[in-house]
Amino acid sequence: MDQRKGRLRVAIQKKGRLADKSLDLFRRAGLRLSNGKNDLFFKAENFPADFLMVRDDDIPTFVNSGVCEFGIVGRNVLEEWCLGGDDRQIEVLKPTGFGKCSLRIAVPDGANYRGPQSLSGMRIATSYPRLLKAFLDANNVEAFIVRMSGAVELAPRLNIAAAICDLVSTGQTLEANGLKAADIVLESEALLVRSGGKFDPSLESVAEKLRLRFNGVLATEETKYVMLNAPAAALKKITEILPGAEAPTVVPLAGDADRYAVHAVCKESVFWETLERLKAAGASAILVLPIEKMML
Ligand code: PRT
Ligand code: ZN
Repeated sequence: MDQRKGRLRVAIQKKGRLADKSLDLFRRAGLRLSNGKNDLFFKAENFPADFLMVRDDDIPTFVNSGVCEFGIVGRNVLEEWCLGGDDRQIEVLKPTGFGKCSLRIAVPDGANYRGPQSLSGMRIATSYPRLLKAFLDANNVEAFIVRMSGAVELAPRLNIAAAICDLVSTGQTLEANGLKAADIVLESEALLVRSGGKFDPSLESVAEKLRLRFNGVLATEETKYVMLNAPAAALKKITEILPGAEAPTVVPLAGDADRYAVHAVCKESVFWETLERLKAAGASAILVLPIEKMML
């Protein structure tokens, strides 16, 4: 009898910046999840998937070993982990759009930083020694890497290091510690990953189902349904402005031979500026509606 009994396993962060949004993504994919705060393992009630709640740093190990078929992890954690050895069997399926940050070099406010060469011979504190080493190597810079597991931004003040390499999102932490951001080592966000090895055949079709639902959920984030009215002469221009729309539906408006209703699925962000351009091109009664579900 198959150990898994046709149930997928998914690794997500138990507590931290990615935890709630990861669960939310699966909920939006239609999974009913009712985990208690302290559950390390729980089952989706209406889908053959079980969830392992772990530290984010362990997610690559779980997915790589095939203990879990799927996981959600920051690119920063994944790439640092991947640089740690061979035989990596993790496939990135999709960026999720949340957990965005960048791994950056930062130096004290008054420092005269003129690019990576300025780091030559310096002590640099980081929790990402492999990514930092790769960055230094790529720039032919020799420096001393000081490994820290947290509170990296304190290192310059404590004279542990002259620069740091740490995650930045708003920049407030750097500012509060008298540091300024310099070069970007890595742009990161949370990624949906899958184990690269072959799945147990009993899991293949469930895995594909989940992957398709995810594509749908993530596609609806930016995708909008746009409706507007326009005179015949403006149709060509308006179609060109609609962002990421393939073939809009154009139907004549009742009682007005020259005016049409245009309906389109726009796969890119529709900004206020887009609406202003549409209006300037002759569109009126422009509506932008969210799309709740989508199957591609
Ligand atoms: O316990 P566990 O190991 O699971 O969690 P953790 O403490 O290692 O990670 P956690 O929850 O802090 O972050 C999880 C993931 O969120 C990271 O691996 C990144 O992919 C992503 N992420 C996004 C961030 C940030 N933004 C972020 N700003 N992770 C950390 N930070 C920290 C940063 O290290 C610095 O201390 O926030 C501070 C800077 O933030 P700003 O807004 O002041 O610039
Ligand atoms: Zn962690």
